[in-house]
Amino acid sequence: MADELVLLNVWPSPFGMRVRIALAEKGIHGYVTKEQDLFNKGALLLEMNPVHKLVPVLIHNGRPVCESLLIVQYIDEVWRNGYPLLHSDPSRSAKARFWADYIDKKLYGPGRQVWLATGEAQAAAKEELIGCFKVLEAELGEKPYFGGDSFGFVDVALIPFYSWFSVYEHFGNFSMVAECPKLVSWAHRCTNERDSVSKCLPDQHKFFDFILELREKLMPSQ
Ligand code: GS8
Repeated sequence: MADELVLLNVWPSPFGMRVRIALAEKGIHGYVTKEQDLFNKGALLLEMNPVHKLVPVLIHNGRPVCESLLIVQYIDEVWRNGYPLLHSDPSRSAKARFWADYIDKKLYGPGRQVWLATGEAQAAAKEELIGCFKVLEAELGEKPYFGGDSFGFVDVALIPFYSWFSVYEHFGNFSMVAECPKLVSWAHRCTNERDSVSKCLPDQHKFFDFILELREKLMPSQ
């Protein structure tokens, strides 16, 4: 039986982008994407992710897998014959999962505060966000990709946030290339060298305009 794959997503989601990149790296393109309305969640999303009620959800032959990093690991395990995302060495694999977890715990929250908060809260979030990027840049070091010479799990986890760089720069009033030049070069490398990335990241202008509109909706008085 052919695999039936359905992705519940919203196109600007960095978490959904991870899943799309991982599927593309495995050469999987024949899946159905169902865009969700997060302001009015549909029955399918509530049924497939009843605990968190978040996208993305990958439904594989009727069974849901939730949480983007777990979905990427699942894809890597199920389509083992394709391009490997996690290293077969448990220690290198654990290290990659550590850094992906760091990204989720440390980057997303302050990043969100940079474009949604104001005043002192925003200033603190900006410092935290830049600090987090600097830690990631130090981990990258001189390597082309986080895992070494080849694109892998941590790259998949982080590269969707490249779409957010211009949002962070605009609202935080700082320059990513001035703060973290190696990270910016890494992002260019990912987009230039991996079709999965160049095809799955949205157009920068469309993305930026979407965030401006979303911000207006979430904080109408600003
Ligand atoms: C985060 C998913 C998430 O926040 C993951 O999959 O990695 N840890 C999860 N999804 C957002 C859309 S992207 O910002 C979402 O579904 N939001 C709906 C809501 O907050 O109700």
